[in-house]
Amino acid sequence: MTDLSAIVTSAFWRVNPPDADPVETREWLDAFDALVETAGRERATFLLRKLLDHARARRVPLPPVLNTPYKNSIALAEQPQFPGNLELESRISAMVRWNALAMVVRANRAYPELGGHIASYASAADLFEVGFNHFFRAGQGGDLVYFQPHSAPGVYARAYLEGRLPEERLAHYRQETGGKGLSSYCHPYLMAEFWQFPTGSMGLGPINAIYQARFMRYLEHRGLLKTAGRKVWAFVGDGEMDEPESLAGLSLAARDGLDNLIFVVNCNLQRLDGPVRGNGSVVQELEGLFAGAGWNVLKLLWGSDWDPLFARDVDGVLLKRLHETVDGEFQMYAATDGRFNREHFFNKYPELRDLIAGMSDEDIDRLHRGGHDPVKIYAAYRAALQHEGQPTVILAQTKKGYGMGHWGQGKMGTHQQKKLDDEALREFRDRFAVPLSDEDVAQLRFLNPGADSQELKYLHARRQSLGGYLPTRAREAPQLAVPALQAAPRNQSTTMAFVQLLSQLMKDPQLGKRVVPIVADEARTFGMQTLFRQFGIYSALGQLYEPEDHEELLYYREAQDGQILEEGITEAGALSSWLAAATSYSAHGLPMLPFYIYYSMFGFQRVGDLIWAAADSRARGFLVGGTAGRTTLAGEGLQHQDGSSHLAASTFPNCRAYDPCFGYELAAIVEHGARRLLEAQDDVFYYVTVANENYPHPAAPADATDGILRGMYRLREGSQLQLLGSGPILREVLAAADLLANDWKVSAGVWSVTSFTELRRDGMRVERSQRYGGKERSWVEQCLGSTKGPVIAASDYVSAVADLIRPYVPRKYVALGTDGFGRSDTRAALRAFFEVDAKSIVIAALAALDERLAADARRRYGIDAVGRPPWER
Ligand SMILES: Cc1ncc(C[n+]2csc(CCOP(=O)(O)OP(=O)(O)O)c2C)c(N)n1
Repeated sequence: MTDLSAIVTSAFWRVNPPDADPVETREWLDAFDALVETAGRERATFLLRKLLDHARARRVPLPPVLNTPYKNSIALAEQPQFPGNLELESRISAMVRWNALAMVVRANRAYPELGGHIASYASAADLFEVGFNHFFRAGQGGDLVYFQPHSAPGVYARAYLEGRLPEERLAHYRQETGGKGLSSYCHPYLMAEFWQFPTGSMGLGPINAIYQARFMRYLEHRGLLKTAGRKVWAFVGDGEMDEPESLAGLSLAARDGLDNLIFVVNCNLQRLDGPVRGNGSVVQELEGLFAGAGWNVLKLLWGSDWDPLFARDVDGVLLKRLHETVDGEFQMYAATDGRFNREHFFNKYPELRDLIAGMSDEDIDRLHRGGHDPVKIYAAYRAALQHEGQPTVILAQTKKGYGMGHWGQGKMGTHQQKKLDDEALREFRDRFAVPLSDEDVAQLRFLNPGADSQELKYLHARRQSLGGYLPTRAREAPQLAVPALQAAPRNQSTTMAFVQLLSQLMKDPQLGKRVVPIVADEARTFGMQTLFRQFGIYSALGQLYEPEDHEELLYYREAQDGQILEEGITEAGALSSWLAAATSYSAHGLPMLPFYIYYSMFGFQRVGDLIWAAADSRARGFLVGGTAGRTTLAGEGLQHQDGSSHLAASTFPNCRAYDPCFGYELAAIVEHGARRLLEAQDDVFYYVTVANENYPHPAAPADATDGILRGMYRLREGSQLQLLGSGPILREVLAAADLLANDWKVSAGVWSVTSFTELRRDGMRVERSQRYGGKERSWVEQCLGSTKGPVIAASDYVSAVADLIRPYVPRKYVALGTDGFGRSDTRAALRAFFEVDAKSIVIAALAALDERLAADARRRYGIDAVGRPPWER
């Protein structure tokens, strides 16, 4: 034993000392039992609490109260009868295991570059199968299951047996482009009638599952949908639990008492590179974490064959040995055989050696971990299902690469194993008694016993009793009508205009209730506190206190049927809520209209991966980037000033991004956007930036709507130059056109660009169609083709945003933007600094038109290009 393990062991013994006086211990325990019998559990809790306080005062080292021993939480005596046919279920499970493995190996024999995983599903198979056979209820009124992504092959393999995926698709695992393949992971975008939840990016599944469970409560509390009895199951890797997102929602789940949520952490003790906690215990660590957050923790560590060992372990030597074993050693025991386990684990103490007297090496080899024993899994799932008042986590101990023998089980590199030779395949077949010949094995035949087989009859009967098959994703939902929206022409910010539009939607008799405003502790920043009182802030508990501002008209009102989701400072949480609402049409058959409004700087760059998950999920809703623009936010400075979100947004294929300047533009975008989501049911989502600069908003010009939605329309005619502006910088462009007319007698046309990204999308589409003989012209070309003079564009984003349309501008094109780091200063100073103010635009325009005029203008305005450009400063 090394010194370090001595330290670990002695730390263990400090709080788990040996029993120095068993008779005295018995007396204490008897007295305690008598107390529970006569005075009841409550009194026992009281006395324990008193004792603990007293022990603390006497400085007695206390055991970590959040940890329980390294054994199953459910005692043998409490274990329910297993209701299924174990023999048949094990045969089905063997077939699924084989088909999953064959699918991956086949693909990689044909194309070694394809990749895929065997070991993750091998560890998770029993956890999934018990769920499929006994727990997961299907349909829009059923359960929602978030699968561990690298176990996708097992889910396909089962769907194949269920007759839901033809063999041809299994044969095209990871070969999707021809239209008959299967996605690597759970991707609703690519398999829109199969996968519901994208979990491929570690950590997003867990946080999304939590907010999904919470959103179901929200729907229930608001009287929109009955969700009682439905469960959200999240299968999570133990390595995956290291992602900050995996942990981010744990306390919310407990705070809201989400007993509709069950996490199953597949504790195979390994991640990709090696052990999750080689030098410690991931199970114990996670137990403390979840229990500390307020969850009900169920440990599912050992299979039934360990029960007699624990029963005989009166001195606790087995438990002691388990506690001193770190995960790196458990992995070694998984990778080795019964003989090694006997010598190194059991033979360490004479009492332990006695405990296994009579067991052969083969018996020891067969000792199951809890996550591989359907009886124990069933017991844990049922307990989780019945638990009330808290979310439950099941920490299921498994072996990574279970059944892959010395080729993969417990091996350090097993995560990435995707090929097995014939000998390994034959051993796998034998291990699980898969009824295939050597020849079948060599050919990697998929196994299907036929609809009349006992196995498939059983499998279908189980699924029928649970309401059908899953995963299945619904694409359609009832349509909802969207009212016409009006933006008042007044002096205000686009943020305020947005809040007014939001209120109009929320007051609509039909649609109103379906609107979900979401904020991450920035409602006041966006002037949304006006909505607090009228619509209420959702809280599972209502409001247990009198708010400090209760005498004010617009006080802080929390309510169980509150409509606003105020998530606190968690953009990841708020985005997850948005995602749940934006996919409610599919998960619950109940279309909602979510608006998540946030500091735009903390969107695409902060939680961009969650936005990808939303795109993958075919989310339908609005993301509203508030306080947007690198110069419009003014004083906040570098880390708050967003100059890039539109560039990021342009890379999301189903995101429609807009940067409006005027209220009527915003109204058109929101109204028509909502129609696309709720009436046409297009799988797109909107990103709209709004800003907090006050200025006058004109009435809508006639016939502008089409151009607003396409991305640009003309505000002013001009014969010598064309100026393009977006967002608040459009006003600088308008001022520049005035300067050009008044100071330089130059006639400039002005165009409002509501979306460079939509213009680019249109341009790309047209350019491609031209390559294939089409005759269309891009909208940019249609707008500018008949005008004259160079084209100058400016926005409050990096110049690459305006540059997106360069290929489609028919003449000389100058793209101005706010490249570089942000600064704290006034808007005027910032715009001058970044050279997107009216005068800089005039200089850029004149430089493109007539260099002599530009030189005059530089002199007249006192602007000289001194020093390095702003993006280098
Ligand atoms: C955000 C993210 N980072 C990295 C990966 C690559 N990756 C895929 S699986 C994996 C290891 C997973 O280990 P664990 O969660 O323990 O699951 P297991 O396969 O062992 O059951 C890694 C690092 C990923 N998919 N997502």
